[in-house]
Amino acid sequence: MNEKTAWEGHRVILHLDMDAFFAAVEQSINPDLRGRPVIVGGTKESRGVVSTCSYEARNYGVHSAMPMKEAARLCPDAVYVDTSGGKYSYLSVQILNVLKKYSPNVEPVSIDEAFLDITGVYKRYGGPEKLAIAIKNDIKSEYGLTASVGIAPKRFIAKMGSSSDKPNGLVVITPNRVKQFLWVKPVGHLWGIGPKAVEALNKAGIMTIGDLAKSSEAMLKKMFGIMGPALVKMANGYGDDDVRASHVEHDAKSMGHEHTFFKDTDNPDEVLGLLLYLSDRTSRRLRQSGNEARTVTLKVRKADFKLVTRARTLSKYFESEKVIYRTAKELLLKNRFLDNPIRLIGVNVCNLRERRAPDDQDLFCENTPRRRDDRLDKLLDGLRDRYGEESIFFAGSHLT
Ligand code: TTP
Ligand code: MG
Repeated sequence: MNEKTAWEGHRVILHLDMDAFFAAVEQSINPDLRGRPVIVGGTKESRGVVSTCSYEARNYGVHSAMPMKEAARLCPDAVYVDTSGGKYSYLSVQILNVLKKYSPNVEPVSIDEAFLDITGVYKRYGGPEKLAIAIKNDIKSEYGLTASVGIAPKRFIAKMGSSSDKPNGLVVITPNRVKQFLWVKPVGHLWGIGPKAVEALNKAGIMTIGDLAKSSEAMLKKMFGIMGPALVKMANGYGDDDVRASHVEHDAKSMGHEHTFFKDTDNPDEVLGLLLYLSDRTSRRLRQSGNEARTVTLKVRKADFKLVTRARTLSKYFESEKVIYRTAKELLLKNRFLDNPIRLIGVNVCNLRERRAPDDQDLFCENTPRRRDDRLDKLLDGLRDRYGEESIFFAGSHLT
């Protein structure tokens, strides 16, 4: 079967996962760290665990979630660095922006991974593989980072593909190769099967995903309840192929920013800090576009993926981050969104018009709040134009 017909009647799902993400970011910022074992998570003596480590450190047996003390024993000469959330989240957003250039259907799933539905766009690039190479090259040349990619007709198979040839991998599993790809793998490689399930399956003589595919659904139901038959179906290549894109409006009618939390959270500090950051970015875009807005929309994706939006239209036009933040915060609290963990929040402004001069009476008073805000905004915009978007933040604002 040739490339042209290989995907007919199927969705083409791409999963991208950055390699040794936090450690790779440290290595890209500091050339002295390149080629060396780098362990992220704290000092050698700290009581915490390893967040991640470079592939050089993995050669010594170090891995994520290992106690720092053990890592220090295995690899005493590694470079130890503390985690620094802002940097990683910033790059995470940049990488998502690269992905959005290739497909409008991008679903971030964690700080360093995302799904893309490339069904409608891959032909433009000469095929899914060429599209993936273009993405990988963009990320490498822009940020000095490598990513691993899996492409398959189903989400879970694409994810298995991206992790099956790390680092810097590219694994394309066409629909006619799905069984070949899955069936030779140990049953524990299937999404959702943990060590205890592996033990039970192995006891029943089911060692590979292929064994599971040929097992009776009734028997699996006895072992695992309703999950059992679902596992057999997965082993046969059935699964979800729906990418839940999180859209940000880029047209002139609205603008905004959103971000997915590293871990679902209901921590007010974390959520409000991010909200301030997003308000600030939105305000900056609004000012760059020469517009002012009257409506603020808060978007919240809950842990169960349910998307809720709430909007408020104000009596006066605004462009300052303070108004955006204050309104979004009120919507967040009024609707009790912090009662449950949140997966993603976004801030959007609409009802735009070209920015006008301040009210007449303001012109005569240098120190009205609006004039003061204007001067501060100009100063901040100037700094950002010169030194980049992330050069300055409001205290308390952050990405997680
Ligand atoms: P992962 O994608 O799981 O790991 P990774 O990118 O470091 O390495 P790999 O090449 O195997 O994908 O996680 C992404 C980042 O999330 C990781 O760089 C650090 C952070 N993280 C933690 O802080 N603690 C953890 O236990 C894990 C698994 C990840
Ligand atoms: Mg990763």
